[in-house]
Amino acid sequence: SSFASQTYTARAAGFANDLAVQLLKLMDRKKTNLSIAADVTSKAELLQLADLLGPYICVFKTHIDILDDYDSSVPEALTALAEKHDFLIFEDRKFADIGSTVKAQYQSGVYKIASWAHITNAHPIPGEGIVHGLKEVGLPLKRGLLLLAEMSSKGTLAQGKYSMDTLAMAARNRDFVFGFIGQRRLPLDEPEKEDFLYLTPGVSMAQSGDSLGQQYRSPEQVVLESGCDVIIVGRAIYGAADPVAEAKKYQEAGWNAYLQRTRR
Ligand code: 5BU
Repeated sequence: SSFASQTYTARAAGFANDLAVQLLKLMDRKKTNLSIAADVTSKAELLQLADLLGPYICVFKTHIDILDDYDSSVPEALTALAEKHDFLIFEDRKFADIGSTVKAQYQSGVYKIASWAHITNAHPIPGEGIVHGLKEVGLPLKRGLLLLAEMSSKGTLAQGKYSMDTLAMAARNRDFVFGFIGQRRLPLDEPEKEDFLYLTPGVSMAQSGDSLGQQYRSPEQVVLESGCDVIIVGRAIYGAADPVAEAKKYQEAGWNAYLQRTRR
């Protein structure tokens, strides 16, 4: 695709959402398209990962509701580390309710996600009201939203027409929606009309899957063959004996695939 062959920085001008522009530029500046999925259950481990891996990532992805010992010092500390290491925070919340409800879930409750997460995501299943509801909270705070166009897991129902309708929903909301969680750039068979960012989970260089339906592909398959922009890596990094060494490996693999993709 023509967008995928351009550098991240060159693509920044084509985005309406400020956060997307920030992310694209930071990836080239730091030479990384790696995001860590920090799925640990204690705040000490979470913050340690953010500080240790911060230099090698563009996005720190959280599931804040799996922390056993969450308190409001966590987002504060994460925000400080995001500034220290120049990365964005992505709460992988996967909102999936009507607009009015997700608005409250995004803004309020224990986690107050909108107040600290630069990026969050939503399933398009309820219809476009989910985007409008989240947008009312997120846009004034200069946040960005990703829609789940596809999933990495075996048997996912998010495919085909569902994914293409997700693309259309995003295209109608480009001020807030700047991309997707997906496995490949869409559409597959025609030129893209507008540019979006694709962040892709289900990445490992060592495993092909887990016992619960996860399916893995390599950084090359994701970035080079499928035209995605950010590789999201969890257990393959934080589960390794030396997470920093492993993060460097994935940073390098993802970056080399990007360089190959954009080489003229
Ligand atoms: P892993 O340890 O690399 O398998 O972790 C993958 C992470 O990405 C985990 O936080 C999931 O919740 C997340 N994920 C995913 O694996 N597949 C998807 O399609 C989506 C999110 Br959406």
